Parts: sequence; C-alpha cells; structure tokens
Amino acid sequence: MLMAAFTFMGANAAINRANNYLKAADVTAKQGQTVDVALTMVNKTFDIINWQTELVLPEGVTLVSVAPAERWSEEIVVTDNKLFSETENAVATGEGVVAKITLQVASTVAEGSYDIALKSTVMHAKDNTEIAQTDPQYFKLTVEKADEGKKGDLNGDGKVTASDIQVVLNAMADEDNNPAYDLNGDGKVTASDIQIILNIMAEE
Ligand SMILES: [Ca+2]
Ligand SMILES: [Ca+2]
Repeated sequence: MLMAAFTFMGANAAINRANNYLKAADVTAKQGQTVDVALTMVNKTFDIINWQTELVLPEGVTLVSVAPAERWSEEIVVTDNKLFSETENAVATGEGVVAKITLQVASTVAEGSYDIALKSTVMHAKDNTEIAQTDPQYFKLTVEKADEGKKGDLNGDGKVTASDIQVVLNAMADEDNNPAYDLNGDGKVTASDIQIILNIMAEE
C-alpha cells in the first residue's frame, strides 16, 4: 500500500491530481421545469490538465445544455452526459465555476430527492492518458410538485410580469392565436389579453 502510494507520487511529480474535480450545490426544481446547476472546479494543484466529468442522472432527468463560464476560456465538449475540456491555457486560478448546466426534469419524475453523481477523471494534457479518477461528488436534486398554473403566467416562472406581456406581443406578431395566450377566451390573441395581464399585475 505504502509502496504503491510512493510509486504514484513519483510518477506524477508528487502532485496528487486526484484533487481536481467538479462539484455542485444542491438544487430544487419543479416537475416539468428546467433547473440550472453551477459546476465548480475544485483544483488544489493549479496544474494544466484535461478533465472529463460524467453526470449520472436519475430517470427522467436530462442534460439540455452546457454553458461554459466566462472565466473558463476553454471549450467544453459534451457527449451524452460526459463533459470534456482540454486545458490549453491554465486559468489564473483553477478554482471556481467552470460551467452552468441546465437539466430538464420531466413532468413524470416523482416528487422527492435524487442524488446526482459527478464522476471526474483527469488526464494528461498532452495525450489524454488517464491520471486519476476522483471519488464521485454528489449533489441533491429535490423535485417538487408542479404548479397548478397561475392565470396570466404565460412563461411559467410563477409570476405575472411584463415578461408575460411580451409572450402575448410575440404571439400577436406571429399571428399565433394559441388558446394558452387567449386570456379572455374570444378566440384571438390581442391587446385585450394584455389588458387582462395588466389587471392581474395591478391586483398583486
Ligand atoms: Ca410569468
Ligand atoms: Ca383574446
């Protein structure tokens, strides 16, 4: 055991690269909605490495997008639920948010708490040979019951605001008479429907 540890350290210039991994804080989402999760790099070596992180998601939860953080200048390649980044230029400090990911929670996902695993692997920047896998990092996704749906809340954010008026304006511009936006039920999407949103806003 001791010998193995020494061998590992010797081969890797006494740097324990297993100290590089992604983690995330617990999040809450409603059934049928999306939730953003910030992935944070924990980097205790500030070394130039490539990394890959696999997301292990519960049934009904899917990865819909990955947006690299501004400070993370590298491209993040997404294959299935694996994120891969080549680290050509070491960022000033490796610590911090690397990317924002968006997860879609299907409306069929039961209420409750789910553990999502982040399994990170770090590789040599030169040839992608594996250096180390880290212990999976877990964060909790709490799924809550879907909202009943509030009148006038057309974009589904739970509030009635100018953004919902914008939804009606967009529908009007597209001549889209979607019944969901026809709040007075006259079969058309018009300024009268905007008036109803204004009335709801005035009451709140
Ligand atoms: Ca709204
Ligand atoms: Ca109408």
